Amino acid sequence: MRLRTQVGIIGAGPAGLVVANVLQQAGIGCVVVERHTRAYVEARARAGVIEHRTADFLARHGLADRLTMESARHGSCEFRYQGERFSVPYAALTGGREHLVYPQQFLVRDLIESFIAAGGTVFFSHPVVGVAGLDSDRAVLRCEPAGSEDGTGGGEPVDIDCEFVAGCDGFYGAARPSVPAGRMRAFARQHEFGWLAILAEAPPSTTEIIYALHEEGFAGHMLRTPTVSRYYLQVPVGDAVENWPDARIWATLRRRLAVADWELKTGRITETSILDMRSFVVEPMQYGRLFLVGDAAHIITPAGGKGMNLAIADAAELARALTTYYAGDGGHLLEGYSAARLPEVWRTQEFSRWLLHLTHSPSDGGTDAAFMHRLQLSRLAQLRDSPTFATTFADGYAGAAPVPVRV
Ligand code: RFL
Repeated sequence: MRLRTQVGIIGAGPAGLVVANVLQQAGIGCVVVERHTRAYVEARARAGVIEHRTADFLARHGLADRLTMESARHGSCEFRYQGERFSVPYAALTGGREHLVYPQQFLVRDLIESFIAAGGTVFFSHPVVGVAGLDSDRAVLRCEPAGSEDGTGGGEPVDIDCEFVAGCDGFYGAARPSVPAGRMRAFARQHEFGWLAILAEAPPSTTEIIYALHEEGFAGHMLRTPTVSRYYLQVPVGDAVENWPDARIWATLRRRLAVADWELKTGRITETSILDMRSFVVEPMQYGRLFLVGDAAHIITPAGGKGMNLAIADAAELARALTTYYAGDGGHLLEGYSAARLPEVWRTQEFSRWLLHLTHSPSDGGTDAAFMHRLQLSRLAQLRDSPTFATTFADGYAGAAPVPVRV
């Protein structure tokens, strides 16, 4: 099958689905192609923290009805170390910029529903295997049907002939590798810690996200829903989930999160994985007819809950640039897409790394480690005691830069 449209969108994650919904609302033709089944992407648990500006943007486009109704609002987070605890009221410090806690897979489900209900087309189980024509008049996405996890895949190959390609297919997608060598520069850093990510059917043991600094390593208690919680443990690079039976996970969380008069509620662990703690950015985020959006252009560690928010901010800017292009602006915003996004991408990378190094034990364990640990304690004390320091943290944590307004 061969289809013609204005914008071909690779990937039905938060980035691709936001581009799709906003373009659809502006009357611009677009088609989404996704490697996995609908059931798979609607169940893939990842992020859960939605920044105030992201929620505002989605609400302005009528995409936040369920999010607004069903999410929990949070305006402060807690730090723990050596049995002490203190909170940073980041919403109060930033004039009310709260987070909404809402699992990423719920948002993906809502965005798919609204796009399809308004007549949009998504080819699920159709990985893009080739991207051609990026420096010619039109681009073509070659999509092959995939054998799928739940047997609902299949169908015929689809070629999508389009004017622009939104590469929203994550770090391992097909969009970025289709750019000729030497046209983009990659900046990457592999962090010296690993993370064990844990999802459990356990009610939260806290009303605020907790970041705990312990000499053994970091522990985080994140919020998802009233019955599901996410936790993170710092582990050595190269560690494996097999080394972490449930009893060891709960005992380690209990030890690293310990403060007086507090108890960790446990439950059935449903998922454990070792995260690759990598940071990555490509510059520029565009080539010819291709625009990279979200994780396809940059990966950020989960510290600070920034990846999905950054992906949606990219999507908002690309949708704005495409909308003004089709309204006849001559393509100025499209040309400037990468330049418009990179300052925030780097600012967010910097914040995320700062938070990572504030809360993680140095991995070498030598005398240097003891020195670095003292510096961390000094930083934590400043965060607790200095309103100026806390306000700077709050600005980065709550998400500073405004999302472009609707055109
Ligand atoms: P996604 O969500 O990876 O979506 C890309 C989509 O493209 C599809 N795809 C293809 N489709 C067609 N053809 C191909 N060749 C394709 N190759 C790939 C994929 O199947 C997928 O559906 O990227 P997007 O849209 O850029 O969104 C980025 C976010 O998903 C990511 O940054 C966040 O999940 C990061 N993150 C967090 N971000 C936050 O803002 N707040 C958080 O609290 C938060 N917690 C997290 C996180 C990421 C985590 N992991 C798994 C790394 C917690 C974790 C554990």
